[in-house]
Amino acid sequence: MAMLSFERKYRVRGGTLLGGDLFDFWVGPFYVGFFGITTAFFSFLGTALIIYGAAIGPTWNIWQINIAPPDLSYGLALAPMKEGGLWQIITICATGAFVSWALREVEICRKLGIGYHVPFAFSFAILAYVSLVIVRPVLLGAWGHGFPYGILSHLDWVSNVGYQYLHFHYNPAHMIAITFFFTNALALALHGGLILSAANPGEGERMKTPEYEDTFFRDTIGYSIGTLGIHRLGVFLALSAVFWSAVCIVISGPFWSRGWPEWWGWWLNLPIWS
Ligand code: UQ2
Repeated sequence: MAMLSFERKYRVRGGTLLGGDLFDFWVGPFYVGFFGITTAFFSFLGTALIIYGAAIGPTWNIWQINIAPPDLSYGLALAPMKEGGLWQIITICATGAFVSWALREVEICRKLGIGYHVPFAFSFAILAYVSLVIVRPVLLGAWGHGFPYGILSHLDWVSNVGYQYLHFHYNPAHMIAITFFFTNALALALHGGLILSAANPGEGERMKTPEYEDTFFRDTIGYSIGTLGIHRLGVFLALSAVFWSAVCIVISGPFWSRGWPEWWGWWLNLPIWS
């Protein structure tokens, strides 16, 4: 399908942040823009470097391919290509591609005259990645603290870093993040279930209105958050989960270097117990 009937109306010129009219065009259904070009550039270069890294590595086993950051001894310096330099350039490409994608979303929002909620939310995902491979390594003084690019190797990294703090689940920010993830799943299950229940009233019945949805929750728990409210809550819960995830790893090392169970000493040491 070349163009949906309504797309002619919404595919307007302008709203670009950079490049003016130069890249202001579509390829098939995709908007290009200056940041579409940079997204493609960083994505292809980064992917090519990952494939090159795999090629000079010991295995093509998809699970075992690993592109590791430099040794800690390199600190925050540039490392030789085969000693982690590849990881450093891939990290630049990934960050460049993610930020380009977010800015392309911004340009599309501007064209459509809608809010920036989607790129704003996506920026939290970028923040989480940047926290792991840039912010925390810089605070700790070595790129070697970044996580390795590989399916099993990044799992090993998470496990090892977790055990470094004895029991990561005692990290209070980690607790908050998990609570938001679970609450997010609860909210989406309630919302998805409620919408489908109203949209599928049964053979020959009319689809039900939001008043039915409100009434279901008024009847069951005495409160309905409303049709706009549930989406505000959803974005809040999802972004909070990502935000506290970033906090929990950034504070591990830079601001707390002992075991996380020990952090709770402040509670045991409260004067009211003595
Ligand atoms: C709601 C509502 C929706 C919904 C949902 C609710 C009509 C279609 C799911 C119910 C949600 C509530 C009461 C909030 C629950 C709180 C947490 C923290 C999970 O009222 O309005 O719109 O989809």
